[in-house]
Amino acid sequence: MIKGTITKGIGGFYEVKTKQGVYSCKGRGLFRKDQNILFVGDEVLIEENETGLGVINEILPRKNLFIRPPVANIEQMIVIMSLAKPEPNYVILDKFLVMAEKNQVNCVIGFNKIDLASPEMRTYAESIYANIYPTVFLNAKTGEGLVELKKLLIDKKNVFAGPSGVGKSTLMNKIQENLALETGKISLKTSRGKHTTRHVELYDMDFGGMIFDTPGFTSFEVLTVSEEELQLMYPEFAKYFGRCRFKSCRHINEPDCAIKDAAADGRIHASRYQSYMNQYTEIQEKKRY
Ligand SMILES: Nc1nc2c(ncn2[C@@H]2O[C@H](COP(=O)(O)OP(=O)(O)OP(=O)(O)O)[C@@H](O)[C@H]2O)c(=O)[nH]1
Ligand SMILES: [Mg+2]
Ligand SMILES: [Zn+2]
Repeated sequence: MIKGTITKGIGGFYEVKTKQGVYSCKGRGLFRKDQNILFVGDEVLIEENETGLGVINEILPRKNLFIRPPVANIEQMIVIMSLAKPEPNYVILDKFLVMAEKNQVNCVIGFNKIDLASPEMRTYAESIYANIYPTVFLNAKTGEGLVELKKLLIDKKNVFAGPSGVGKSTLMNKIQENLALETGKISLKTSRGKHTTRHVELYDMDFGGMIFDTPGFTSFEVLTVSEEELQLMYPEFAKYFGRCRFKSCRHINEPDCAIKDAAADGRIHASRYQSYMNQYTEIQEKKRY
């Protein structure tokens, strides 16, 4: 048996990269029954059959698994938002970050299309995130900010995630010159992307490490964290833990809450606290049904 990594999966066929080269593979009958069982990023054991086609026999234990985007075994998530066309969606951004935290994956935030945004928009985005996560400002067309981004990617398995049209594939083409990924136009009417990238694919980088390109999307899976653990997914809350009046404080409407106080005077950014409250309510509502 040969060990490899799934780098692509389309229509029941999988590309598996091994030390001996790339194999085109089918899943064993068992996997084929459920399309979703094999994920790009999975480490697998394959066997070559008489015709030269590989058969995936076994999935090795996963370090983590994301349903949206559908990837396994990632080390770092690069959440890309554009500052304009389309406008940044901080609610979706915070959902990505919560899911990454939940899976104990490093986060980097990339704000792209700085050429289309006002300095105020940039300053605002910076004021929310720069103290919490590595935050880079990018122009995929000119390459501005890319040196800084590349440094953060070296030797890791990185997934690029974010809504359609924010420039994920364009950025990846700049990072790894020979990729030639297809990139799309932005709808003039809605300023949204047109879902150009259709599948997840994993690519090697010349300077070490790998990058996954993923299709953009607008909706988001429901959060799979509990009411109790949600607060742990906001790293900037941590230094206030233990300072609320109630030990079981959820920082929503309890009196003498250190998190609420911090949000009130800007030590925690209002946008982040708002996201926390929204997500908390969503989790509660989900529980009710
Ligand atoms: N002005 C400007 N346009 C950009 C920039 N980055 C990307 N674009 C344009 O934005 C459009 C969408 O880029 P894509 O790379 O296809 O976006 P994507 O995030 O991969 O989108 P999906 O594959 O649909 O998820 C293309 O027309 C790009 O040329 C940028 O920094 N500035
Ligand atoms: Mg794309
Ligand atoms: Zn509290």
